[in-house]
Parts: sequence; structure tokens; C-alpha cells
Amino acid sequence: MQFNLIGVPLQDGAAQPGCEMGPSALRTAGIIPALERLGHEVRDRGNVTPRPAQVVDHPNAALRALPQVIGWTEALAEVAYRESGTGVPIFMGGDHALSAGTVSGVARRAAEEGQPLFVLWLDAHTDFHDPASTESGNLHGTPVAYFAGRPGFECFPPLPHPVPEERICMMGIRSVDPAERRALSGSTVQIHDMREIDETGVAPLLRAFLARVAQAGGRLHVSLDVDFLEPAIAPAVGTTVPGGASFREAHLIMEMLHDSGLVTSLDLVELNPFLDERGRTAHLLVDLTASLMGERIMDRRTRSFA
Ligand code: DIR
Ligand code: MN
Ligand code: MN
Ligand code: MN
Repeated sequence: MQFNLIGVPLQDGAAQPGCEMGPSALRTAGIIPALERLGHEVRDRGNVTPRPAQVVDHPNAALRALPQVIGWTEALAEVAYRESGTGVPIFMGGDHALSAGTVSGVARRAAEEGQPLFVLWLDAHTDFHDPASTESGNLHGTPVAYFAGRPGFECFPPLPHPVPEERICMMGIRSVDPAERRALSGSTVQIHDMREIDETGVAPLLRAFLARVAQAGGRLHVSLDVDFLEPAIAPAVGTTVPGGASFREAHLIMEMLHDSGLVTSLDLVELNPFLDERGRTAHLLVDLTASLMGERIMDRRTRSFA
């Protein structure tokens, strides 16, 4: 397989600085040799530069770095469209605001290929605010509502191909703000919160979603927020929430995603290497990416997803 690695040193969407070092940490942790060892061709396309920020006014005085995030979204939508034409793009973040651009770009690609785009959102948070509803003012809490085409994003770049809400599946959720809860209560976004994962296990939930993607002949974008993981194993993120996915739950998801053959693009986001100890979380992300791209414990005669 051909991978296009894209660095996205964006941190304007998060409260705490440090995510701009994410792409460097993932490169340093060996993401390129890890993929090459699996027989893939890897091209490092370098880091994205945002479009220049324009003056934008918004009634929500809490909003932070709105013009900058808009500039990143514009640039990323273009890069994601381009890089998804020649291989599987892996977007190395950078905070989660980057997904407004990456999903918008890969959705345009999917539309051109005549295939429906599905999104698997692995996160402690639903990131379903709009610029008016966010109380923290951190725009990394808004990308899903943007690429789903919800109202309130008039200040953002126009979205030619929104992702219908029923094609979005979230796993790992355990922190939802009141405004997000309200917006989601009337929505068809599929949410598997941590309680459901505890009760059911990740495998049946993911298997059902992947069957739906396969049946529709869809493409699948995976967006992995570091805070999806249990903080004890992945401490390098500014928004840790206890009770996250375990080491094996996360690897199992990646292994099943690999077996499905459906994944066409990937975000690795919210890694803040400044909060880490010896690149531990960056290494975990590299190992999870390897599982997603074909690393396995033992060869299997039967596929876990068919
Ligand atoms: C919270 C946190 N819902 C906010 N969101 C985060 O600030 O809007 N998303 N951390 O990843
Ligand atoms: Mn997130
Ligand atoms: Mn999160
Ligand atoms: Mn390693």
C-alpha cells in the first residue's frame, strides 16, 4: 500500500500549547520504518502550512484563534483532497481541529469516486460543538459538527460534501458537554460510549459498523484522538479523561480495521509530546498505526471480519 504522511503542526484549536510538536514526535518514534517494515511504500509529504488568517468577527467572545483555525481548515481540505488521490493519507497532528479540514477534503475525494464516506471517531469527547455553543472556546471541540454540515459554521470555509450523520460512528465517548448532548439527542450519529464498550466489548460494536460500511461500498476515515486511550497508557494529551480504552481494546480495533480493508485515511491527533515521558505515547500511536496497517500477533486462517 502507498501511504502519504502529512504533518499538521496545529495547536490553535487546543487550550494547551504543545501539539505542534506532534508530527515531529511521531516521526522520531519511527512511524516511517514501522510502516515500511510491513511492506508498505511511505512518502513523507512534509508539514502543512496554513492559509494566512483573515479578520473574522464572532459573537462568542470565548472563541480562541478562530481566524487561524479557518486558515488551517482551508489549507487542509485542499491537501487532504490531493493526497487522498495517490494513496492513504495519514495526518499527523496537531490538535483535533484539523479534522474539519481533513474530513472535508477526503469527503470531496469520496464524492468524486462515487463512494459514500464513513467516519470512525475514536475519542473521549464528541467534538460536536459549534462556534457559538463552545464554552471553552477551543475549536478542537467542534470538527464533527462542521464536517456533518450542522448550522453555525458560516464563518468557516463552505463545505461541499458534508458527511451524513448516520455515517459517523463514535467510540470511547465519556465526556459530553450539555450543548453537545442537546445537539446529539436529535442526531443519527452512532455513539458507543465507554459504558456500552464495558457491557458489550469493542469487537461486536465495531464489527457491526464495518459491515455497514462494507455493505454500502464505502470508504472509511478513522480519526484517533489520544484521549480515546486510558491516560495511564497514553498520558501525552492536554485533555485526559479517566476510563479510556485499554491497550488491547485499542489494538483490537486497529487489527479489525486492518482486516476489513476499508480504511482509506487516518488522523492521529492531540499528541502533546511536551507532556510525555520519553516519547511513550508517540510510540504507542506508532504501534497502533502499525496494527491498523497490518502488524499482527499471529497469522490467522480466519478473518475476524468478513
Ligand atoms: C470540551 C473538550 N468538550 C470542549 N473537548 C475536547 O472544550 O469543548 N475534545 N477536549 O477533544
Ligand atoms: Mn477530539
Ligand atoms: Mn478528545
Ligand atoms: Mn516502538
